[in-house]
Amino acid sequence: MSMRDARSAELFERARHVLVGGVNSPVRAMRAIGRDPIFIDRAAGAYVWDVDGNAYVDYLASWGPAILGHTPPAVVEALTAALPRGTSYGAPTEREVRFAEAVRDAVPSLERLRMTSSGSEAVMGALRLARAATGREPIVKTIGGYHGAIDGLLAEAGSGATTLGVPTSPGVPAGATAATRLVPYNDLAAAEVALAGAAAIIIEPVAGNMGVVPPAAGYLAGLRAACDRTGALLILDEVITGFRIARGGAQELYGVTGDLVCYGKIIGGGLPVGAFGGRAAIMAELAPEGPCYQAGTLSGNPLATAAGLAVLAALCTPQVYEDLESGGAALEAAFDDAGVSVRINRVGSMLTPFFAPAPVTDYASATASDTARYGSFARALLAGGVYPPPSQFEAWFVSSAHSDEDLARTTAALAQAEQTSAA
Ligand code: HOZ
Repeated sequence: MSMRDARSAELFERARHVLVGGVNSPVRAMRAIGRDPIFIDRAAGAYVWDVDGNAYVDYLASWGPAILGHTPPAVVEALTAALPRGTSYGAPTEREVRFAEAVRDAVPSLERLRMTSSGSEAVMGALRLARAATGREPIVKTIGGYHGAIDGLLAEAGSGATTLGVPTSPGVPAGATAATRLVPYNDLAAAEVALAGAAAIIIEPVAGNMGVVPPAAGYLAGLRAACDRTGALLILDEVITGFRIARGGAQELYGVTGDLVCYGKIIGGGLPVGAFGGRAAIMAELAPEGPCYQAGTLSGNPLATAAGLAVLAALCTPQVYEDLESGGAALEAAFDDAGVSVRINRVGSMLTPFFAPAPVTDYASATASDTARYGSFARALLAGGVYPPPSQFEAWFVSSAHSDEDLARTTAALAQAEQTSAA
């Protein structure tokens, strides 16, 4: 740590005595890029500021939620109005009904919804429901797919698990993954075989947790057809892609319909939220309509629904998605303009630069990337005032708050990082 990080270093020292590894989520420790964590003080628009007063153009975006940038005025106003009326009731509210209507209006396949407090919880609920609705146990997941820190799906999982080199975590009972079938991402033939007798396949329609990996042409449609043939459900994990790559998420962008779809991140406007939903007939298996139990004290929380509604309202105009697409394209172009030699996978405003020897289409090709090179590049970027995800296997996010000036600043930092970090 340098003088530039003196206060962060002090806080990290304190944190290590009271928080495991000094953090509350492993990748934040920044070990994967060979440095200690940066403690954040505040955020606004496209920027975060650390406790030492350094400003960064932010491409972490809180791992996805900050689609309008940080602290957008509409969210601040909504929270300020909601706060004095109570932070949690544990009882139904009008606002959660309006929230569910707003989500359903954007995503017609969601005939019924259940809210949760995180994307992980949404996935847990969707898996249980899929098993209850089909009477089958096996779940197919992709190698490198990440769906939260859930026992049954922490098998060959991407994101923090891959970043830390433990894609199948100790502590997960063998029984928890006994009914989990693994297939390579973008391998339709393997999925077709694995789906026989399965309750469901759960998939990130654009993989975002082995770095960004788009679906091959026909892959999602092929999965849909295979599910229809086998009676398995198609569970789309749109925790990252929902409301990001289109208002209707991957379902809208790729014209595929999931039986169940999971959300988190963006729909909570930066507060802890998740939701899953789908066809009314399937959702009717869930308690209290049906026997499949799922619950949560903070589900439908009044602050989270206030923030979420404000964000969903701002995402109603096609212009936002045009801006997000052009922002993503501009960030991609910035790498080229800066002369950084990387392979970029991009879908709209989410992208990953891979230091990989060949095109990245699945977990094997993603993990062939030179992570040490990513680490030195990311460290140099941070020193230059740009905040990338501190792992090769996460997505960079552009928000609607990133201006041309922010992108020009990013190009300069990328060029500088390329010079100082290249071997
Ligand atoms: N690894 C998770 C994102 N894909 C979240 C990490 C965090 O919030 O630290």
